[in-house]
Amino acid sequence: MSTRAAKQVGLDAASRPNARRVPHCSHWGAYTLFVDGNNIFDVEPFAGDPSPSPIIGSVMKWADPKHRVLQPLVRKGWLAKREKSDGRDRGSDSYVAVSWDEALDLVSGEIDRVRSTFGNESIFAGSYGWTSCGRFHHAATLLKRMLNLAGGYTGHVDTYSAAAGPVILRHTLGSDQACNGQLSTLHTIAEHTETLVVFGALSPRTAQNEAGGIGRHMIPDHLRRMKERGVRIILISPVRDDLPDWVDADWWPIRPNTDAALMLGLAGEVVAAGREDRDFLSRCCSGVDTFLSYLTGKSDGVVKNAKWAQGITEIDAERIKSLAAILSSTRSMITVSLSLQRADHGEQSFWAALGLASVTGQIGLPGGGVGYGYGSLGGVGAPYVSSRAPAMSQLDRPIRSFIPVSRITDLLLRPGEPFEYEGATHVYPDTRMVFWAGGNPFHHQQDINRLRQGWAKPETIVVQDPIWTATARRADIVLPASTSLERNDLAGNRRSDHIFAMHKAIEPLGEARSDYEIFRALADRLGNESAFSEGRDEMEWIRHLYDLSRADAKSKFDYAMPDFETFWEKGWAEVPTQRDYTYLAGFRQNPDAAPLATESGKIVLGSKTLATLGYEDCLPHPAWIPPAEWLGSNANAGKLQFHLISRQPDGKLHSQLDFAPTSLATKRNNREPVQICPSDAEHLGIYDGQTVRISNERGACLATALINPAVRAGVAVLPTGSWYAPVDHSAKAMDLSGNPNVLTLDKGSSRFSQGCSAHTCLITIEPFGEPELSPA
Ligand SMILES: Nc1nc2c(c(=O)[nH]1)N[C@H]1C(S)=C(S)[C@@H](COP(=O)(O)OP(=O)(O)OC[C@H]3O[C@@H](n4cnc5c(=O)[nH]c(N)nc54)[C@H](O)[C@@H]3O)O[C@H]1N2
Ligand SMILES: Nc1nc2c(c(=O)[nH]1)N[C@H]1C(S)=C(S)[C@@H](COP(=O)(O)OP(=O)(O)OC[C@H]3O[C@@H](n4cnc5c(=O)[nH]c(N)nc54)[C@H](O)[C@@H]3O)O[C@H]1N2
Ligand SMILES: [Mo]
Repeated sequence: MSTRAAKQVGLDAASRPNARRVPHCSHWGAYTLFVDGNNIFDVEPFAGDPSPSPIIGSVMKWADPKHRVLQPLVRKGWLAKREKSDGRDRGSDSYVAVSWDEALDLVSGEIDRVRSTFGNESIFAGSYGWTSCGRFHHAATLLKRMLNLAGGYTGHVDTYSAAAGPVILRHTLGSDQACNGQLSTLHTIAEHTETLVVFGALSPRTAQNEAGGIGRHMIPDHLRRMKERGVRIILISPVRDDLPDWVDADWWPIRPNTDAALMLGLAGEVVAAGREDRDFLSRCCSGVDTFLSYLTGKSDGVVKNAKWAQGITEIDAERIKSLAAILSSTRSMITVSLSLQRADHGEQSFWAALGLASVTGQIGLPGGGVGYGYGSLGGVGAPYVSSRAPAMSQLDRPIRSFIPVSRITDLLLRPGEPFEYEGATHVYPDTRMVFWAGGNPFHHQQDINRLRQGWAKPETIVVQDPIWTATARRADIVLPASTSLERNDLAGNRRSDHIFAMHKAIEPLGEARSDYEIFRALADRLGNESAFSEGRDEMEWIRHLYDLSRADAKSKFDYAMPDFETFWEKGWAEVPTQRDYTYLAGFRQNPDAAPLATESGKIVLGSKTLATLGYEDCLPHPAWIPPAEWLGSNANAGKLQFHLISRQPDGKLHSQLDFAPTSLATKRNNREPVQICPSDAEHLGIYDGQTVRISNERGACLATALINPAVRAGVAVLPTGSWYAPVDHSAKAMDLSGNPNVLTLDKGSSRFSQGCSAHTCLITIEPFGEPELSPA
């Protein structure tokens, strides 16, 4: 439903005298639900939101029992043989309904058995996932709180969103705040920037969402202001729709995964023309000689100039040269989407952008420099929020065992083997139990067929989710959580200028229980109830978390937030923000007085740490290192391969509500569309709307062809999020829904950061001639 339609129907609420208005929030924005009895019949966007997300029109489908887990379930084979059951049956076995008491006894019994037999590190509870935006019933946090009181678990570091990026920025900028949203505000960019170079996207599509909710969707307003000011905007992306077309950006259709080469070619041209800002480089950067020697070719014999970059990126050398001239002569800002670092050697685009912005000397000037993740999430570049956001505590971790988040399959397949992370060597523990709450690894993990091999290994897998997801269907014990609609909560985030009340709208479906109730009951069985709950029930906790944020705003900023009753009644409260913030302005003015937390106190362009480590896949300076799969590789010669961009879906968040109207509206023939350009389609003999088979050595899926001139030749765009639906139980069974993760590469971005490499993937496409197969 469009938000306009929602508004109109919302007015109809007057004709339903018993209707209640219920304030609520999701990652894609805040809204009011219209509820009659136990039935949600409409939704209206938060009045303060200038560009609400249409996805709010899908939330009432959470109450559709067809997709819900309605009672605790145990896999038949596991119930019979417990830890000795055959894990390969996960996904094909049937389920037996049990009572809550039985299910909770089984789960707490397993936690106890595994910790006492193998040690707590044999319980994997990294449990990555976006769950609900409610910060109290936050499933993964409550799971970790419960397990920390029970001796601990193996967790994860970094996120799927960002790993290679923050790891390299921690070493080169001294903090990952520049890709966590605490960077120059979009307001300052809209007011001061003259040349904006967008690597990746600056798109209302991804900016719909923010972890923990968002009050105001501001990207369209900022883009309008830039257009009004006549900012020159260059979009560097394989897909033209990564900026709205009314922005009139100059589109440079780059070969995927080659951005670092373009950035280095630009920097090389600035240096060759003698236009580098020597004052900024000497005052604010370290390792400059190392970086410049690489650019000039002194260190490796290859000059990094426009011509060199053209050979890799297929962007015209003259265009590169002219942009290099403008970057240093106008106020220029380089933005880099998170997508660029979800790739093999993903550190390099982030670090090379920092190198380029340093060479042009723009860092720390209003509207100048470099920023990461603008538009990737709705709150990045929003007025900088500095007070405490509401959040539950995981409590202290008794054991430190961890994996880099996307190494989950390696963890399961390679117990006892070493892995590297940020320069140190660690060992994968021997996982006997997996507990996942609020995430969907059969959505998010690359190379699902490889994950299936790993998933067969543990003795026991518990999944806690409201929805009968691909992951729940592969668990031994399934605990039905309620959705946020069925309980009270509050939303908020460091990047959001509001805290929202999330009132309960309807009664829980079936036997579903809230995440807090479930974990409190498990903590009770493990003897830790009072430490887990601190004696508070749901509403007492929500009030407590709100009061902590309110007290923080008062003591740090003398900012008066309303008392809890007023907030809860009204549905929202604003928090203190700073609209005009330029990242590193103080550092630029006086680098010695405000040193960065790096090896030199300055921006690192040549790293001693990385020189000592001597990694071939993460050199001591920003570099072009060809990714494992890309269109320019020799291995690709002679084959018609496509680079797969598995980007975020427009009509939903990840796999959530895949069955609801805004998601279904993006599908064709009941499956995900794959976008290719007209010349590629013609070459392959594929027509618009045709069913195609996409494959590589890792797997295959069906999708519906969507022919679109906004896509670069040689590139295929297949969004994530459709529910994995293998045609049978065989090892590399074809997926019928159009899920890109049966194709993607499961490789750490480098030995240094071990991030996810989802955007590094080659595939082939062919018309699918067999009779229609349906994913449903
Ligand atoms: N190929 C490819 N893969 C990718 C990416 C990519 O770009 N390309 N992007 C990656 C990125 S950036 C991310 S962040 C991940 C996202 O991966 P996930 O965060 O795992 O994806 P979601 O679908 O949001 O999963 C959230 C789960 O929580 C459940 N849930 C919702 N509310 C509740 C609740 O109240 N309680 C409980 N217990 N559960 C709840 C939902 O039903 C859903 O199953 O995907 C990654 N995967
Ligand atoms: N609607 C919606 N919004 C979301 C999400 C969602 O699931 N749905 N997920 C949220 C989450 S968890 C995250 S982390 C963010 C992710 O935010 P992003 O990482 O920014 O999102 P993506 O859609 O993966 O990629 C953005 C664009 O980058 C371009 N791109 C991909 N590879 C390359 C490359 O090698 N070079 C260049 N120049 N461009 C490239 C693609 O054309 C793509 O459209 O999105 C968030 N927003
Ligand atoms: Mo993400």
